[in-house]
Amino acid sequence: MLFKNLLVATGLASAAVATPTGRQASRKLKWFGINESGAEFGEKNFTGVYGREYIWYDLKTIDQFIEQGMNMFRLNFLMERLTPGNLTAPFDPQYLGNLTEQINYITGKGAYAMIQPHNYGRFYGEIITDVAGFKTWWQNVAAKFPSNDLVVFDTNNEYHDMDQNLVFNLNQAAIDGIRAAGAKQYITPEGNSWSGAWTWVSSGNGASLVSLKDPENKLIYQMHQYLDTDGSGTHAECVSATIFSERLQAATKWLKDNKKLGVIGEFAGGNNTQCINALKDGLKYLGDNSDVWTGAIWWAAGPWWADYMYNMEPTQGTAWRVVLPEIKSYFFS
Ligand SMILES: *[C@@H]1O[C@H](CO)[C@@H](O)[C@H](O)[C@H]1NC(C)=O
Ligand SMILES: *[C@@H]1O[C@H](CO)[C@@H](O)[C@H](O)[C@H]1NC(C)=O
Ligand SMILES: *[C@@H]1O[C@H](CO)[C@@H](O)[C@H](O)[C@H]1NC(C)=O
Ligand SMILES: *[C@@H]1O[C@H](CO)[C@@H](O)[C@H](O)[C@H]1NC(C)=O
Ligand SMILES: CC(=O)N[C@H]1CO[C@H](CO)[C@@H](O)[C@@H]1O
Repeated sequence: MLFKNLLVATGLASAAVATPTGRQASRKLKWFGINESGAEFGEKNFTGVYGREYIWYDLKTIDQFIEQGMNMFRLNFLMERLTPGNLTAPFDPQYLGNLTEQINYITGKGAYAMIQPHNYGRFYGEIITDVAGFKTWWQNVAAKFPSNDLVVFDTNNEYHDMDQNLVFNLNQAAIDGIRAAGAKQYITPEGNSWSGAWTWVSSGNGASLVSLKDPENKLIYQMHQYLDTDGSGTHAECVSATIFSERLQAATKWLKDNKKLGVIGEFAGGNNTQCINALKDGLKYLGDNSDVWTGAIWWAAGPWWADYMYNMEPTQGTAWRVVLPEIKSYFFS
């Protein structure tokens, strides 16, 4: 369960975009996106060496995804490389420089860039308990991007095996820090239990995180959903052709009952007919419920995935070749 995965509907959802076929179509969901992964690799090497332990994203591939209709890039990176030593330490200028370059490139093309510390609620392997330090960390980060509307803040990737109140407090501290920096963009809180959509209600995330407060009222709850037996995203096989929509039902009801918005921040399936049918069924379900679901973000792309089963990196990744052509139309009407 170490691994996880998009869709949202708001005012911009109907913006017309040119599809690869040249047809003008409107978005069913606010966001159609991709996880960019590599800057968080080498999690045991701090700070690690660029190009050896970790890598940033090939800007050319951003254009290739945008040509496919995508408008959301979830940028994986590690907190320990951005602020080496402690939560309130100064930024590493090179790592911040690379993150900023990616954000400016993506948002300069009119797409959203999600700032996503891939830290599982941990810092140097230890559960973060310094809530005030975490607030400062987020205040410092948000202060670098205070007014770019296309930046989205993801409080942390996949909290797990943590006290539920601590998960609540860290999310609230991130929101408070970001707003204290004067940044007014979307924030995506994540839950405990790897932020699974299928366990959002049963795990207690729903009952706890429903009380998060944002003065800007721009929270979009981020959940992840894989389609294999244990929901971990470690198998190429999917449980059934309807497993994706089934695993979204309880969370969808929670969003509707509580008048909240959600995004599937990670999802994937392997190169086989059952998974592709399950992906289509789940994406249709998200589109049919675009009053509460804002989008879906595929896991994953990045320069170093090679023959990884879910690799969507252009142009050799299995998911780029096989899955993307099958699913992309589900993001448009
Ligand atoms: C990266 O970390 C691993 C595990 O700690 C270690 O064995 C390896 O030598 C490190 N690599 C470098 C280049 O420091
Ligand atoms: C955090 O790191 C900075 C810079 O390395 C240092 O000045 C500061 O004392 C550290 N704070 C703590 C609490 O360790
Ligand atoms: C990205 O990081 C590398 C390695 O630290 C550095 O040489 C380069 O200048 C950084 N790029 C930017 C735009 O800051
Ligand atoms: C996808 O799976 C089919 C059927 O097993 C196989 O023939 C094809 O080579 C696979 N495609 C990729 C890009 O891996
Ligand atoms: C599903 C998946 O592959 N998740 C990955 C998430 O990112 C971490 C860190 O790079 C990987 O270890 C996981 O495999």
